[in-house]
Amino acid sequence: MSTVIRSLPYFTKGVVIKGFGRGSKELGCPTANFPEEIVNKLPEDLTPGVYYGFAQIDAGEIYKMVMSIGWNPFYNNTKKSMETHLIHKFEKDFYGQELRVAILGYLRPEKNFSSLDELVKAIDEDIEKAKFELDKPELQTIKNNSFFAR
Ligand code: ADP
Ligand code: RBF
Ligand code: MG
Repeated sequence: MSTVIRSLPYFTKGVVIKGFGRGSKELGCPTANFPEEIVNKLPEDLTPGVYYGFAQIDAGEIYKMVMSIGWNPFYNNTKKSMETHLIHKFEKDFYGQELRVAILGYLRPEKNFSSLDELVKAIDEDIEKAKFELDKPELQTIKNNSFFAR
């Protein structure tokens, strides 16, 4: 069974803000956080969970990404967040820069885990699945969409 989300593909952009400062980076998985206004305008049916798609910083290259939407049950957040991990090794941080994302598919619901290790393992699996999905020929034309900056 796969979940059908009518609002996909969903395109949005915003400035990268400081997140919870929990050191996602130290876990090998930095996540660029969107401001509240962007999170608040998400369509209802983009339920909390893990998504994949393409992302771009300013007018840079378009990379594969995974995104976590929700309250991070593992951390018991009280504020809903939208965190994007771009599947690329960057030399520098890009706080304050514009992040464009095309959210294309849904991977799984948000989960709680009994250890940080399990969370990290789940994220690694998400990244592998996302890479596989995002190589599919039918998704490549999205990168030419006028939504992305040139
Ligand atoms: P924060 O709690 O402030 O979000 P993180 O540890 O999640 O801190 O790090 C996120 C920051 O790391 C991003 O805002 C961005 O500037 C930088 N960064 C570097 N590489 C990446 C990447 N591959 N994906 C997402 N963010 C990255
Ligand atoms: N947090 C959760 O509490 N449960 C999850 O299932 C979960 N899945 C995630 C999947 C991906 C691909 C990413 C990038 C993050 C996920 N997170 C999840 C959010 C995670 O808790 C957050 O990025 C932390 O700040 C990591 O330290
Ligand atoms: Mg973050």
